[in-house]
Amino acid sequence: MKFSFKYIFTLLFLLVGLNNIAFAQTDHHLWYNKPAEKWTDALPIGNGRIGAMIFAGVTQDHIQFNEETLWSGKPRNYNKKGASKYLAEIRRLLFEGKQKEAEALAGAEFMGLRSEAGDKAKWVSEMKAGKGITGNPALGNYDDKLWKTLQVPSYEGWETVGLNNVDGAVWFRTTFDVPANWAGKDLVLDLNRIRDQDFTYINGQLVGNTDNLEPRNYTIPAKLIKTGKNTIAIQVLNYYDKGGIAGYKDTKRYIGIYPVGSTIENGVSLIKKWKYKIQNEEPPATPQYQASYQPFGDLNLYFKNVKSAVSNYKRTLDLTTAISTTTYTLNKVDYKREYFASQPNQAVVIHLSASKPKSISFDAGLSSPHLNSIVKVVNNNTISISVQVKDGALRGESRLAAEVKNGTLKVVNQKISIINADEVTLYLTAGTNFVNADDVSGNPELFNSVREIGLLGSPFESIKQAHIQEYQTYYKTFDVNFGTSENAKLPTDERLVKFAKANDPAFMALYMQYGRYLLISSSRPGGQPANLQGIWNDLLSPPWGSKYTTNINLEMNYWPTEMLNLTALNEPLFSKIKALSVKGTETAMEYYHAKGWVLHHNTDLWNGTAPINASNHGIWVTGAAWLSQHLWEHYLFTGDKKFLKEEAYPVMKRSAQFFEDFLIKDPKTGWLISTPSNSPENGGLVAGPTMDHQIIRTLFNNCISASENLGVDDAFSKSLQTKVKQIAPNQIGKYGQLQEWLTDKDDTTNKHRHVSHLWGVYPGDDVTWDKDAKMMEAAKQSLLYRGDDATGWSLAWKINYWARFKDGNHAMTLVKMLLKPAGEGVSGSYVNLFDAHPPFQIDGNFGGAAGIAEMIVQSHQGYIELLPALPDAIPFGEIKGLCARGGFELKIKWNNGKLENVEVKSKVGGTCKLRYKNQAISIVTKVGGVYKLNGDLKTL
Ligand code: FUC
Repeated sequence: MKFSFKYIFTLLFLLVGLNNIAFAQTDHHLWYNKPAEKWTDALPIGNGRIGAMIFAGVTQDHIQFNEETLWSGKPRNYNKKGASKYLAEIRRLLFEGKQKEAEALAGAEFMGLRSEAGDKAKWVSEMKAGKGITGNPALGNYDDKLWKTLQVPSYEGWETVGLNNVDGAVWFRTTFDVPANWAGKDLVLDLNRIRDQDFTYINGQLVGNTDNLEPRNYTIPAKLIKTGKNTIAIQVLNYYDKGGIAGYKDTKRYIGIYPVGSTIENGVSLIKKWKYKIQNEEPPATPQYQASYQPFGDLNLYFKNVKSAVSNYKRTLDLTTAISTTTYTLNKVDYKREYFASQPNQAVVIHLSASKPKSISFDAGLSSPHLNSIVKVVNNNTISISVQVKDGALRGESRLAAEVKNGTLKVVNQKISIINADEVTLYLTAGTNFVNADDVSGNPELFNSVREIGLLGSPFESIKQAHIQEYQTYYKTFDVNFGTSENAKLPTDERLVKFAKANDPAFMALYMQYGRYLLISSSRPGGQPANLQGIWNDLLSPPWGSKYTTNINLEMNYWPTEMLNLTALNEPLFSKIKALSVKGTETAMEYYHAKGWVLHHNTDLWNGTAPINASNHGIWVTGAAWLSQHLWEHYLFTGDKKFLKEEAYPVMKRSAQFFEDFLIKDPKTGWLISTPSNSPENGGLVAGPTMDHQIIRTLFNNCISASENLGVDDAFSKSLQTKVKQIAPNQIGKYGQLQEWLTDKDDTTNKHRHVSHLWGVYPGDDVTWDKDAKMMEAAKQSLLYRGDDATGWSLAWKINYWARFKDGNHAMTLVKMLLKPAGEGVSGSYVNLFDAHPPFQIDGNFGGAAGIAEMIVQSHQGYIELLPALPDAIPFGEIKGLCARGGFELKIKWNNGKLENVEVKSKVGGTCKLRYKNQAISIVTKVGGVYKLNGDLKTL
């Protein structure tokens, strides 16, 4: 027999694995051997409030930063007065099967209020009159020599080709050659989509003007055209979000000019670089249903004397310390930059050092994408930037202060200039005037001054140690080891490329810890919850406003908190829920004439709770009920009765009270159903989506249990006990699927990203193997029909589903899909392992981390089940600090796919029921007791 190296390596790996996995997880680093080029290559740091993305360039370092309370908008009323007048009619239409009519009525009368519009007519006439631009760029002979160029078209917006964060009026110009045989023919100009309005000129003559409609298909009279060179000039007016000459989604179709009666294939293409000039960047305010999270600013470091080549370049993120480090060698000097976001000191701290004295020279400057921003000199070691959000109530100030060891420190041209220092420490603070959703009277300048006093003069080492210590109170509560792998030697981006085909379970362990890192960095007690992008955003018009979508995304952000031992990080979410329950009371009354509180499918910094966007998906009533489940789960995991009594139950109860009033008898079946609502973003406005019923049933059951636990509200509990039995049940449809709707109308070819009707499987427990195995099989069938491929968060949800179906290998297939390089239109993970919807959306990071945990331990059926969905890909492993319902913390080890031992720590006493395969035991535990069992669940 021939022993290949691969065989020997595998044997060694097995032996090492079998005998002993050294517990210390070796893999706590993301690292790269080149600087970030794109934002999603950069490494994120955050203290829950301030977030920063580190590009780590050698000649120029870029640190893009955010502060969690800088949003557009202002405190205002989001509820449309008297909406409830239309409720009965919308319901009647839905009961009669008239969905389109119901959606039209709801669209007209039932959506929330938008923010105020600016004076569009005035602005358009100013732009037409040429305000802000020299001469008339429509003319053929206009001198555009000094204009820059931009690629046209750009279907995803001019933001994607260089005009980032630009809204407003932009002129585009180019020329095209007309062949002699087109003479006398009228021509067609096909531009398809333009965002949003255009004034299009050929040789100085207006040939078309369209506002927000498609397609742009203009006929140009022959008399306007010359043989040879002609000029086309387009004034594009973009009011909000993506802008520019968009062309076709199918980028193989081109925009251009051709004779009437011919086709574009026989025409002249206009796909090329056009000249452009920004005329104005202050379009009138576009009414918005809800506000958007905003970028704050950019810190740029411009290094001097970087002439020779750099060697040994490396940038890393150490998850154990939450410190990012950039190191490289230049002119035989070893340079090091450390970056972290300190919670105790409320600042981003950057420390630069070198192996040789006097080696550090650079300028540091602040800038911002906000048009309304101004840099000031504060004193001889500090500069500041003030920003004012357009059309909104919020402003912010950020300060940059420096301290040097030796060398000189001055402020020159509004930049901090450092020459020949041995060491430098930079402190970046930031704050806004946001106090709470009704109060914007904060004083960021004062806040920053106070923070600076605490920073300047303190030794860097003690600031660093305080940061590490505070961070580790969260991070060190949990450890995971899936063994070591060869690929750990690779830079993270290369490792990601290889993951799908490699034997690299350690990368999954890293991904779990990265999820924990991201949550610690974006959701600290006292702050705002993690939004769609956590706290990291560089765009003025971020995707979906980078707000809080509550029909899956916000909840997914908080899936890891309990299991992955980060329960304290729920605080921002729980405070938000409390505030939403106040605003949601008005919405419940105004829209449904109901008690309690309601939250629809989105919210923002200002706690909007009314329906937004469009009636086919914006009217979804179970946001409050789903969020209430997080409060109940917190109680299940911690046994904290005080929390249940004072925080959770009052909010849960008021959510249940809403549904007591809202649920209505279905005339056909007699069941209590939820209407109007939708099965998130699939199938439009309906009566009775399955997801709603699962969520409401779960809420009622949780309220019943809570009232029993607390010995309160007997009558209310009795009323819920009666009602819960009347709620429409889960149903199995004709394809063996769990029905998504009341009627059996599921389309088995539908690959929609939302798989809402399986909510009862995860994160709920309305459908479990113990309760109803047949329903579980039907749910599995539904998921099989939906297929695997999906957006980032949907992949993450499916990991959890397959774990609950106890199919570890299928769950692993989804892990591999989530941990694959993201591309245009391809979900997965970016270079920095941020989840790609695409675009970046952080929920998948959290849902993925939770899903891997769900493969190892589950505790939603009244007992703790060990290794319920262990995939073949993780044969060896050890986890400590994994939490289970009942207030238990587990240390669990397995070898060769089999449980080796488990240690249970009881935090609140009570009976611990454990299951592993066919074995089951019950231990009566004491508070603080630790119970050790072997792989057969026998006490050790
Ligand atoms: C929901 C999803 C989208 C996206 C958005 C933020 O509307 O359907 O895919 O994740 O939230």
